[in-house]
Amino acid sequence: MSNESLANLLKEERRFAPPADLAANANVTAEAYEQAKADRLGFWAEQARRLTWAEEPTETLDWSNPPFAKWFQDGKLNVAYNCVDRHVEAGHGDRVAIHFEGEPGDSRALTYADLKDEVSRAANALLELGVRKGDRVAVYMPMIPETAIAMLACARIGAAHSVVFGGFSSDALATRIQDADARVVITSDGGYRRGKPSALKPAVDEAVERAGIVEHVLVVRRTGQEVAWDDSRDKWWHETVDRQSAAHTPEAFDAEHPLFILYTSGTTGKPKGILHTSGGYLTQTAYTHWAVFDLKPETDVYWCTADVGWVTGHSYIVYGPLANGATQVMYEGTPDTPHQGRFWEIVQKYGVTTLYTAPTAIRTFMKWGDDIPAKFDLSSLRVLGSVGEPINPEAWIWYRKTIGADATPVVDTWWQTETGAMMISPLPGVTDAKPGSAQRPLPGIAATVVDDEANEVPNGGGGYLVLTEPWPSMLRTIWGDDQRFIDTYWSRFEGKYFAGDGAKKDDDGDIWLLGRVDDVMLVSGHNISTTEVESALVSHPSVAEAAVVGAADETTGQAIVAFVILRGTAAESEDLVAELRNHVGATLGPIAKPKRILPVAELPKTRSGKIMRRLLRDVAENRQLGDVTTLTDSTVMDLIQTKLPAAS
Ligand code: 6R9
Repeated sequence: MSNESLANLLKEERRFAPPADLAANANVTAEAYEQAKADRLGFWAEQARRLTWAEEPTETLDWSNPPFAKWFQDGKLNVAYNCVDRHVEAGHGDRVAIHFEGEPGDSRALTYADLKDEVSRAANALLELGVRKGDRVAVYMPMIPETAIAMLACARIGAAHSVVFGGFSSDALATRIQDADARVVITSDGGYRRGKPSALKPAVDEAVERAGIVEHVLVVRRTGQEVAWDDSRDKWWHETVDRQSAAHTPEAFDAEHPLFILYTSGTTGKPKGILHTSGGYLTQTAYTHWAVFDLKPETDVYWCTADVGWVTGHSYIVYGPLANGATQVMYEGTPDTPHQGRFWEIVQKYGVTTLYTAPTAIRTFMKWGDDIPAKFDLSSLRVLGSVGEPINPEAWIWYRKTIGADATPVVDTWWQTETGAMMISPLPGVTDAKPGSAQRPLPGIAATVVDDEANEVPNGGGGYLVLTEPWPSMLRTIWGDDQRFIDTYWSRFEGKYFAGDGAKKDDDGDIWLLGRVDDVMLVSGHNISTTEVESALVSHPSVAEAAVVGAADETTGQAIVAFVILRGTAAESEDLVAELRNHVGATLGPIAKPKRILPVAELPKTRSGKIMRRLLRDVAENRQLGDVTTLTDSTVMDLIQTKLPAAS
């Protein structure tokens, strides 16, 4: 970014106070901010006591060798014991841990007692396959309970899992197996997606062949489809796990023992293996899941729609909710199979109280129309969450109104694979919510916005989001590459963690996330955020989704090019395009008017729903497309390219 700070363009004046009854009974009150501010480490030491430790930690943080943090380092615990056994010991064995809903409509409820048996059996099976404390296990699975069971079984025996998205190619899987030196892979024959079985095993066979180091592949039978079989290497889960003893005594590991590696793709270079450890990670995922969703484990039914292969699935399907003894829904498939009301049917069926999903899904539901959710009873919902991208104010309002009966708080949670858990978010019983803003660092978290010279910007200013103090669930390093960890996150601003996101502070000091700094546009010397222009477009009634990029331009340096998906009823025309340009100009000012607006049918997205703007930039600048391997659907780019008239 140049010296010109991000222009502060969007003004959003709407405010939503917490519902009185929720505020009156909320898990967290405003006092938590004060308490954590007065004694940050004391606050986290207290949160660590949510967990059951085999040996209580006496030291909260060792920051003597920054940026390498050690949290609760003389404490010992078993993460799986904390997520499973202790709830059974506390008398909650009959509580449902997971209501599984398969895409074809099959369902299965696992209580905490069931989960304890299954995780113990799987742990015994992994031991039989030779997996030991400190080893790595790759997991390449659909969204089924065995995925969570496999992860917890690894945690139970002290092996780190490396979950790879079931949608990634065999190449991506092979690279990740090699980088982590994983000798065992857990997978399934396939899973159900869009109404049919989608195979996983063939990609594993190829990846294992290429990686050349895998000794065993443990295969869950989910779809019953044909699979190629190598007798010396492949083992069925139902033959290997089911016959094991349900007794397994969990060993206590150091708080800093590795829990998992999760690869983030990044835009260039080889994927980074983000390393998370045990005690600090579980402390912060458990605390934030309890605080931000105001979790009442006896009565709430929580549902996070993320895939387990994304960090959101790790922290807010597996570790946070299970550490808290929550009851949750796990859904295997896509939101429009067999019909576009599937999510709302699930909310109604299980009486979901707390829904956590992504802006991309919310915008899709808006596009499908209000009449679809209107057919279902959504009155059980009491807190709605969003994660993954900035949520456009109009999508936020729609979510609250149409899904939340205009009463339910929406919590917009900012965090990253690297942060491990939520960092910036409203609290549903405390915060006067502002649509489109993640607002305030959570209690115990220190975040701010700085300019190019690392000076904190005043209220009303824009720049880069940084985290100024270590936090319990922070990444500990990039697997096998400490130097890259330092260079990527700790070198841009001395002593501060650089998140890579643009942000601004409003007049109250609340934080607004403005998109990745790599995507920021520089138009006639002004830095303009992609998020603000996209939000302005989405606030027009004809636009369902928008993605904007800066394309090289002779006169202005970069020109704004917008790709928009129109709402069902809107017809594509030159008049509409002109109207949209004027609408952006009127909302944000003339500088933000897109030079070109191209209506398209779809936008390129990753599996976790993030728009891949760099590919759109390639299109807008008439370049060969970069890496498309993490796209959900690579045919989308062909469609967009045929749409594009020759560059002007
Ligand atoms: C959890 C997750 C991290 C990046 C992050 C930012 C974007 C996530 C956001 C958000 C604005 C939010 N992001 N949540 N931007 N508001 N509430 O998404 O992790 O996949 O590693 O992505 O996602 O750009 O830097 P990850």
